[in-house]
Amino acid sequence: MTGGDGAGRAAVAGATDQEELWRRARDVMPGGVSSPVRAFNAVGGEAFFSASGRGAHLEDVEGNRYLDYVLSWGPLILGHAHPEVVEAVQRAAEEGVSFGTSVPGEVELAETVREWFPGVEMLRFVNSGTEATMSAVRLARGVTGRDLVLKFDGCYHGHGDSFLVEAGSGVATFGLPDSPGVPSAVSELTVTAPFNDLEAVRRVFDRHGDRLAAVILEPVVGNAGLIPPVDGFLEGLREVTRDHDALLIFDEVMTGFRAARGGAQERYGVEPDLTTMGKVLGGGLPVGAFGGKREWMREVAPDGPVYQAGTLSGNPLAMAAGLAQLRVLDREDPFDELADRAERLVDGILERARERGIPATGAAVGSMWGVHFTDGPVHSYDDAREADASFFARYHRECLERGVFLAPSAFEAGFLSTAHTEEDIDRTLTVVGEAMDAAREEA
Ligand code: HOZ
Repeated sequence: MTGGDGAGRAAVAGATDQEELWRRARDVMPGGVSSPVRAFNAVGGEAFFSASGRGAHLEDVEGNRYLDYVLSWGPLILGHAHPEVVEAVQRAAEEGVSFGTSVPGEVELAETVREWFPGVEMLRFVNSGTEATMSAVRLARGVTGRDLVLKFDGCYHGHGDSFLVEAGSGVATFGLPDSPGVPSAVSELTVTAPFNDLEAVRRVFDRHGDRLAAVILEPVVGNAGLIPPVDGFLEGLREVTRDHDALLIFDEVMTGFRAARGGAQERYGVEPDLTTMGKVLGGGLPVGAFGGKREWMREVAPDGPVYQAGTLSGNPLAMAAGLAQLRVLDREDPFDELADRAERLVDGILERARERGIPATGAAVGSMWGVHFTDGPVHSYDDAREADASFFARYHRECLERGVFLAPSAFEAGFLSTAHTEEDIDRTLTVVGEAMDAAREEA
């Protein structure tokens, strides 16, 4: 950990002792957290309470400073507290924090998304990626009159009942089976297949074709570490869903604005019927959306019968933050530079692993990146599970100790922001080499 200027301390009104905070937190919240992955259970070491963030850095309540590759789990593509985002939120707040009516920002943000995402003609704002995927699947079921949904092992689409089957992210991190509390009558409606296995998908369609409402996937998996699609996989899914009148749903909560400006659908040239998004879309505030072809979106209430609603959806502060972030992206067009930098980071990490004889494979897709500690290749969740989890845990702790914050799970992608400089990448690579040596010694 590196010492910071302590500026963040004031933000928590005297609560600067993390041990004491964890004690209080665990007494009043399950695991002491508001979302399981924050507890660092899979990697051990010290989870921390954040006090402030600036650019590529995060500072905890004790004044320790970290170079941040988690970036609030993806949303902060401009880094922490970008001045234009902060100013937009402040300005919006001065006019009122919520109205429960439509606001102009919704129209502008929706139009921007439509312009950037080839498959989106209309959309509905919600408050999270989970809401977006739940709503998209309801819509798919509503318009097809069918019940089954095909998802892929290791893909994570939030914590909706239908998705906690062979899920990635925290579910994979904690090694949980399908969650208790999900009625079997619901989980039985979810069919799974291995990612990147088109033959398996075809077999599912041969068997259940006339009962499948939709195929939902992360077009680039970010919740089992990073797993890009193999050539022809997305195209094959487009074909098979079209042949069987099922909807193809791209969950672009992570890949949106990251795999490319217009998401994975722009990058790979495959247009889904429905798209879900979140994270970058909200500039760090709680925003999600689902959208797609006009033909389907017209079925959403009040235009159509498929019901979906939300008191805080389209919130003016959230719309202002999202719009401000997208305006900066539009003006600065940083996508190629981010992609080059992410690639240099991954290449550098793999090189350091190679030099030390540590098995590793990895990839960067736009501003998302990931490394699996296995010889690879990693094309599926099963491949990802081959990676050395105990080495990752030690490596994570050693990186954190040296001031580099990676997602506290091997089943998460890394992210990059425009605030990460070439010097930050150099420093990270130095830390990574040291952390690998230390992690090996610790074994
Ligand atoms: N939504 C993120 C998916 N990897 C993880 C964040 C969380 O579960 O808190």
